[in-house]
Amino acid sequence: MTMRSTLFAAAALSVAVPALAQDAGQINVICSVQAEWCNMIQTVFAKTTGVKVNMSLKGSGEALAQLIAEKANPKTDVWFGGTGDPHLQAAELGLSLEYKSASLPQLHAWAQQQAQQSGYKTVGIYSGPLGFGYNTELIAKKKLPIPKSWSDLLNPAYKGEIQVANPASSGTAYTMVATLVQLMGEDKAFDYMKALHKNIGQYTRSGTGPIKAVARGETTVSISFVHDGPGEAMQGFPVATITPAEGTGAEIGSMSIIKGARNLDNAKKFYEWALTAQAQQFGAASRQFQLPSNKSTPVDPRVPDFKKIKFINYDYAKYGASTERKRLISKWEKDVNSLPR
Ligand code: S7P
Repeated sequence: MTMRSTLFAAAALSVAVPALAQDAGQINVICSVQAEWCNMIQTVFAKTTGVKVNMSLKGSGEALAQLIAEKANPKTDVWFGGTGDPHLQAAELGLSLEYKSASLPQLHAWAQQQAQQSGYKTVGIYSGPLGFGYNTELIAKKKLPIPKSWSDLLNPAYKGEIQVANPASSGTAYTMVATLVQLMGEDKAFDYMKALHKNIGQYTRSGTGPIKAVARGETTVSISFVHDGPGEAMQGFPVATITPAEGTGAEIGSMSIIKGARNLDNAKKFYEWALTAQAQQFGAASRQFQLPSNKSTPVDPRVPDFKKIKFINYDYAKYGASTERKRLISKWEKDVNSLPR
């Protein structure tokens, strides 16, 4: 799909807001999904409401760092997307504003639970499972097995072949750390990550970097959200995804209004719009295949089938808590990332 046809499709979907209002002010949004989705909502929301959207693209970990840095003088109105744990941390740190949308009952239980757990300072807008991506051509050429489980990733044959992001900068990678701790227990999970470290070719800054590297043949395997695989395959790259046999975690991609937002009325307008089934179709329209939180949003067939995946019972409250998140990340830096490879 070209950018022009994508925007045409997007405009056709935008029925939930009044048409072409003029000069209705502006809004500053940090957007933590991939660029095409951010661009689409920026264009459609501005066209249909007249509100200018100043959009800045940042991964979840970086977005949280920016919000902490600007706490005394917030420049952001809404944080759209990104893994849920740092949104919960932002809520706990008093960076986001309590806001209870009347649309909450239209959302899946997991999205409503995210709102309740944060004291209504954030809300779930999508969900997606953590798993592995692999380059189908490279894996065959190098005669490597397809990894089917967390334990498979420790096979010495994968030395230097795996990429994952650094949990200090990436919400995706933190989801991996928290998932492994819940799946194996903390001591075993850290032993596992120390062993995995030997097979890691590179820790990237952003969580989507590894699947893009897989797609482009720069690495063979990635630890990634599996909903980011089909978009790469649709661009013609030889990418497939799989979820680990032992079980895995899922993110609750979230959205928060920032405390002290300078454009609060527009922030609420954007927030309400982003929870509608119409606006949530822009994810799949921009080749991003998370499960949307509004129960009425049509689900694209490329969205991972949650019923076929073995999930752990991820404790979002515990692993989104500031002290736990900081503790696990610094333990990973000290015990894992400092080791030679
Ligand atoms: O498809 C985009 C996605 O995978 O990226 C988001 C997030 O920004 C990843 O951030 P990190 O760089 O901090 O890992 C996910 O929420 C989303 O599903």
